[in-house]
Amino acid sequence: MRVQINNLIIISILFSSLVSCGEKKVRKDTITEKDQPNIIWLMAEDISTDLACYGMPNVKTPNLDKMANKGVRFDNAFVTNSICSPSRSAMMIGTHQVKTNTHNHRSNRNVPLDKQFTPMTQKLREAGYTTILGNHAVMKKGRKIDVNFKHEPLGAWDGESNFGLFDKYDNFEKSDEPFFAQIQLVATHRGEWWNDVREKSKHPVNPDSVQMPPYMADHPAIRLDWAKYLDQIEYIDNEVGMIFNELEEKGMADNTVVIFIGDNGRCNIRGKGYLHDAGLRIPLLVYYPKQFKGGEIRKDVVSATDITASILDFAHIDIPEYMTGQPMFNTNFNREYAYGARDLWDEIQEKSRAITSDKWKYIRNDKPEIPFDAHQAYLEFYRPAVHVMRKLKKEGKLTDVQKFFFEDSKPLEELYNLKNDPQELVNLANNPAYDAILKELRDRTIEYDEAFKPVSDIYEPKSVQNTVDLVQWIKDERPEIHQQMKEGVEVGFKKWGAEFKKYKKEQAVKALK
Ligand SMILES: [Ca+2]
Repeated sequence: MRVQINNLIIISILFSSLVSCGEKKVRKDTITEKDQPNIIWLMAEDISTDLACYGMPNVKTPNLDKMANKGVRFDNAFVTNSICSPSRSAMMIGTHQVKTNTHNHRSNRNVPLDKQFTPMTQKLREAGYTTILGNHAVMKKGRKIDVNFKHEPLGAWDGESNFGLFDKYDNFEKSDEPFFAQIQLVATHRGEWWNDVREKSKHPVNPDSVQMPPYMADHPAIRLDWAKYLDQIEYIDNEVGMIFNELEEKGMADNTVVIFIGDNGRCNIRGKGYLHDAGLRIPLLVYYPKQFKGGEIRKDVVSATDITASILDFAHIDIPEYMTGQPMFNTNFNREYAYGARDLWDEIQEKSRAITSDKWKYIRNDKPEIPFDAHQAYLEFYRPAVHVMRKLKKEGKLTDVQKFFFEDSKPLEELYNLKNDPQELVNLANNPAYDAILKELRDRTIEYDEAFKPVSDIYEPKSVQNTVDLVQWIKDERPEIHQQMKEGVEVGFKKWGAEFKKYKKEQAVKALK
């Protein structure tokens, strides 16, 4: 583990961006004219298919609905890991994160990517694209990258001494064409802005109106939390509208592919961090009026790595041999399964694998002794439903379906029939009637394990000891705050992180005296 020094990074960003600006000019002159559309990749945080155009009631998503109506809606799109950085690492390379050894969250940040792999943005640059990170109009400027290999936001890339992924920040202009812009829509990620967004909403979602899956307990605190999540979705929908307005104003709307996805499922029970449907299934909308007439709905299985391959395909770039993604608009696109993996997240050393077809879902839990509710320190701040349901479980008020998440261990294997049971409520793995399909999916998963074996075993995880200590400190020293947490109140991760820092400083001063 190494400590990153912010100033050095800033200096190197400035330096590399100068290098890259110089290079770009040369490159553009040598590119032969091709019909290369601009491409905007809107990457929403922590969101399941909870949009009006996917049938979620009581949430207003007019801009995303319009994208679906004018473009293509994918109903069976899956990320390769249900947390940010491994999922994003896979998308950046178009290659499953296990294969590239980028599968452990926030790990290997000082390890160069194995030489055989190239980030998608570098491929695009080599084909004449300007690569842009973020947008001036969205929350926090949408600049998150979060990939598990050595990288810098801006500058040249050679994978050895230059690790820049993008050319510039925040603005796409005519002079950038063709351009690729990756824009992060952060609001749906848990954060201190959730209450603020709700307070400022002209039509905050009514908690009494929300429809939650049956594995969530029906409790006022859980309903309110769900309504707040939908408020954030409405917020990002508005941001999507602003980006479309900018495209219109700049005369680019007809020549730009716009892709909307989630980087992993919703931040709640069975969602982010889990290989269950709510963790892996993402919304995927593709808008490109030159190619799509509108209103098309695709039911075939696609993996998030296929989006990367499709972006290269739109840009007329050959798909590299190493890529595990395939261009999903090619007539020979053929994917039977999406392969998902869950590995390290903070202090929880998990290992689970899953494959999903359009009918079946199989999960293999290699560490069954770790419960789904693993009491991960960071999540103690951001899962009000977990706190409330722990209490309801003690009081004997959870249904069997709700209790599943709170068992002391995980089943070794899970098998679900998604056609009959889309919420994955009935585990068929121990039902002898399904032995044949269980065996088939188990074998196919092992085949994927073999095919996607990590290219190296380097493992340099980031320490989260401070967060673990923070939770322990709240339990020991601030029992009243811990009590609030147990009742489903989001007391503020940042706020209490700062308080803990102050406390440690005071203790250090006392020790000196
Ligand atoms: Ca995320």
